[in-house]
Amino acid sequence: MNRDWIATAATLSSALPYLQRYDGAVVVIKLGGHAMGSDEAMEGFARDVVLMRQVGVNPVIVHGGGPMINEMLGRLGVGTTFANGKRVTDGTTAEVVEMVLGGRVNARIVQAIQGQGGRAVGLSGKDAGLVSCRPVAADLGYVGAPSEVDVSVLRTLFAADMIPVIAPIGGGAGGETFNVNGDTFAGAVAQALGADRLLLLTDVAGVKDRAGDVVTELTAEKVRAMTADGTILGGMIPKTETALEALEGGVRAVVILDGRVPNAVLLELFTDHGAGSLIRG
Ligand code: X2W
Repeated sequence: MNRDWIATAATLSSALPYLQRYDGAVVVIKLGGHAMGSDEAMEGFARDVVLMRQVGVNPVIVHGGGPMINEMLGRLGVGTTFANGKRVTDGTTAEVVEMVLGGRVNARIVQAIQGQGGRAVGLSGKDAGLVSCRPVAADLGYVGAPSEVDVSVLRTLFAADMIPVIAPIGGGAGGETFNVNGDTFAGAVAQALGADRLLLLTDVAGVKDRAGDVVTELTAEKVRAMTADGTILGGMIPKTETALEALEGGVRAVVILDGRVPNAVLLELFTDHGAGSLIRG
């Protein structure tokens, strides 16, 4: 018999305990703009998500798209600046953010999932009152912090066997549009769902120690210590902060992993190997 077939059957068999563990689980996946690669990579990601749904997991995709927003602002000749990792968002910028995230980026992911035989529904935090926001700080303009999350629309989609794909945009009390950091948004949705896992897909392998090696398992306490002594720094800080908040808010575990690795999500959920850095409370 062909060796590949034997290996495939063995792989499927070894996945059984994981398939049983995650049956009915809610897994929120943040797909960052930097983790969105070629059409081929997007196809692979979509295939993994559809497989998850097929085996009884309820996946929720929250996407970013920072690089795509930069590109469109550049084309339109609109300058942009960041303060503490958040894009300073005036009225024009908010319009462009909504156009890019709620439009092209969201549609590309929905289309990729449909292409693999899944049923995806694209929405933003403004749909069905999913994520309401208040301004983060006056000098950041329309940058929002989630203040209220109503996940009833997501439960409706789960029950209908559909996969929600959400752009990180929220509505304000006065009908404004708020630009929300994708990690923050995914953390808020995961908390409101009481998710089993929050996967933050990015373009680094995970949380690294002083020697530059990825730490595969961490506690919240260890993350705090590594932040205090400067081991965790730069762009990793907003991710670990999101992780700590999500754990405090009832999410069972958060994983920071490299979304560019083929089958990253399946590796994490359905194998002994795991992927990236798993953080527990
Ligand atoms: C982000 C939203 C997109 C995002 C922005 O405007 O770039 C804020 O900074 P990535 O690809 O995950 O970085 N919002 C407030 O988070 O995209």
